[in-house]
Amino acid sequence: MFHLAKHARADGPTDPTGTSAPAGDLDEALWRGAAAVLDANWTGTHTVPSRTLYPHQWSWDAAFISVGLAHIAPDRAWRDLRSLFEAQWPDGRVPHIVFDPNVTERDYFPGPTFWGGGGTQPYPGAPPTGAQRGPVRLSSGIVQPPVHALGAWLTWLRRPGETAVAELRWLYPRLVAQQEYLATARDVDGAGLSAIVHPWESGLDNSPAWDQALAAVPADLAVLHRYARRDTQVVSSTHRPTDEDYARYLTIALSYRDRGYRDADLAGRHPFLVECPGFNALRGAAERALARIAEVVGADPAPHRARAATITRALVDRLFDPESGLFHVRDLRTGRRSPARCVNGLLPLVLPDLPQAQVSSLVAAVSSPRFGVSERMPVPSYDRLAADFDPYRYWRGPVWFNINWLLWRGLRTHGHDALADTLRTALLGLVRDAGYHEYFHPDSGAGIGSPAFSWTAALALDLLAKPDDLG
Ligand code: 2M8
Repeated sequence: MFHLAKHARADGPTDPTGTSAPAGDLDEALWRGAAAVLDANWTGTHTVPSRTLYPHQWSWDAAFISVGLAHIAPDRAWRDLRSLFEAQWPDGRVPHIVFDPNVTERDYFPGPTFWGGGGTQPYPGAPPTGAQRGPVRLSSGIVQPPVHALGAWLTWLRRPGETAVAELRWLYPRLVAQQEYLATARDVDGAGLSAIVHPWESGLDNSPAWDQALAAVPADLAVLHRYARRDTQVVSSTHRPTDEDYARYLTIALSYRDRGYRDADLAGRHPFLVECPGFNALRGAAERALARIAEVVGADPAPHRARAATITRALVDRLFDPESGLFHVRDLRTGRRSPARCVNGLLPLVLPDLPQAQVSSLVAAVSSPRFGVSERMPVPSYDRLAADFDPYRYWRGPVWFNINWLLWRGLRTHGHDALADTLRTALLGLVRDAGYHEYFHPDSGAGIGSPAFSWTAALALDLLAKPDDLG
């Protein structure tokens, strides 16, 4: 998880296809500001999440970024997605980071040396470098939530046409392979949900959702002598995971890496195996997007719809807690659901076939004192009433734009338009006052983490455009 890069490249072109705000929109300045962030973070082949903190390409960031680029530079949206999927592994997994060979190892930890175990091949068993076509792009070996089919579908929807169809044709089999990997290798319990093997795979890296499962992983501080943290050199340690948790993160990553990133027999040996409601809800949303994409590229949408329905059922059966009214993560090593009320427990709202009982329950939670939305403030990442709610620490309280954008879509999907509008007002108010930050203080709204953060800018564009067709 970390960062340093100070480098910046000046080769980010501004696409002429449309950096002006939709006609009649009062937020021309906000629109132009968001477009400028995406221009500045464009490297020529992909968009980095942040020039200062995240100098490579991240998986689910690329998907959210495509949603915004679709409005202003669809060619870059397609290029971004291609860049990521060009690094897809033969087993279908899409790595959570694709490393830029022009960025030095010093600029981010854990970088390619850590994930590659010192090797120079993009994945275990890859053919020797010389046999590769094009430059070798090393990657991490874990994944992130599969938001890419949705990103591709929305990009097509905003700018349909021949180019978009050709891009969808290229992407479709790759997106299917990504889903297939998650549905097979990662369905550890055989119950229809994918397990994540590291908290970082959830995208909600330091969420209290993982605390119970992490407590069983030894916090071997010696690992921090072998691998020095960089995050706390550049960001206040009060915003970052504790040393104990960081040691656990590295231990889990090393355990997976040192067994060649194999998924066979995970249950018997891997120290962290959890079903996450956010990750699986997004997998379900991906199947729905794939059904729509299949119709465009001439494939059969039916299997995607069937799989989406299976995922929704499994989510309700396995992860919904009627007492809390939320979805909770399940630790597959113990079979227990975590009691923590975290924002990933609200994300099944994105599923159009979520039963009414769960929809009502989640909508009540979105409006409750625990997560309560107001015109001033979106949903925080964790239960405000929890004793360990922390307004600064990464994913343990602050407001994140991508999660709230998903909730905004979920509320609209289920016809809660007034609440969705309140959430939109709050989100746009945050960036108007604080800029396009990585995350925000859940009381004051102050920007925290990286400024000029790509997914915040990209998703603000989508909120500003407020498309009628959700896709
Ligand atoms: C954060 O995660 C990275 C590790 O992947 C880090 O902390 O260094 C998370 O917020 C994650 O969700 C996000 O994709 C990434 C890049 O924005 O940063």
